[in-house]
Amino acid sequence: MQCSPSLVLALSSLLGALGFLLLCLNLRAPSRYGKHQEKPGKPWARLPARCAWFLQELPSFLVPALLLALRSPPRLEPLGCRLLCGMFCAHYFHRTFIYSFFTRGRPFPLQILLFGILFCIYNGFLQGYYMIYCAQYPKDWFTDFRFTSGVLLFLFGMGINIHSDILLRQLRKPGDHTYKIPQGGLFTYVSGANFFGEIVEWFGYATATWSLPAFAFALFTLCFIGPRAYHHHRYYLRMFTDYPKSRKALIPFIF
Ligand code: NDX
Repeated sequence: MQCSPSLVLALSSLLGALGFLLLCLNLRAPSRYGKHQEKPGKPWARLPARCAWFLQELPSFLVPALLLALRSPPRLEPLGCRLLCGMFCAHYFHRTFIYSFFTRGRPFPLQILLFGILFCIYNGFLQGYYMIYCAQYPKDWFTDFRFTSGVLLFLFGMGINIHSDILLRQLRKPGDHTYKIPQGGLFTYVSGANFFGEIVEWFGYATATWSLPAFAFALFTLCFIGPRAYHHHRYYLRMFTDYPKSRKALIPFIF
């Protein structure tokens, strides 16, 4: 397979545009899953959360992993392949094989799941294709400030994201689907601590790889889960009279 810069440009622009569309839609009303699901819906229209998250996130891991394996000759040597494997695939390995198996979330709407799977195939292909066939780095990229600061941001964001998701999970016993006030970690400062971590993580990946597809995905993430954090925050203020007044929605001390 050869690198097609126009394909990368088209797919990245489409990803950015989808992010902008979701920003407009989600500012008015959040995506209807989790605490923003109005009605539970018919049992056949929902899937247990563990199964749904596994199926939804799997393509984000599988598609780039397959592209890497099918590369002829298969090798991890170019820096692009190693960054893809060490950062993007590592995140989705965790999300698919660890997060999904421990989540205690509500059953997930099938319709959103189908869109989620399509999205993960699309994004997995774009990120994998670019990093394997197009990305080129100078020999000293390891010492470049963009690389080092990006990797640090990525690890920092991933740490916050995983820790915050664990804190949320610990709010429930198995089988419990009620909502409580999240406490501890970055939740002391913001309602969307897991989302803040995820956003920082993908901007770190974009900085370390200095690539258009990665920046488009970071922007998409901000547009999709930024408003979700805002709606979570409003939900908590509505539901809990004792909700900490100094807590912000997404960015500590600011918003
Ligand atoms: N999945 C990313 N629309 C999305 C699914 C939906 O990974 O095209 C984007 C992802 C997809 C979306 C995905 C892409 C765009 C789609 C959209 C659907 C429509 C949209 C396809 C792929 C689309 C059209 C067609 C219109 C253009 O019961 P529960 O489930 O609420 O329980 C929750 C629990 N919890 C609590 N428990 C007790 N007390 C409390 N107070 C609690 N608060 C929450 O914690 C969950 O079990 C768990 C986490 O809940 P929540 O709501 O905080 O996070 P959630 O949104 O479920 O995300 C989970 C993790 C998190 O780390 C987040 O950062 C990451 O996944 N994520 C999520 C969404 C997108 C994304 C990352 C990204 O863009 N990078």
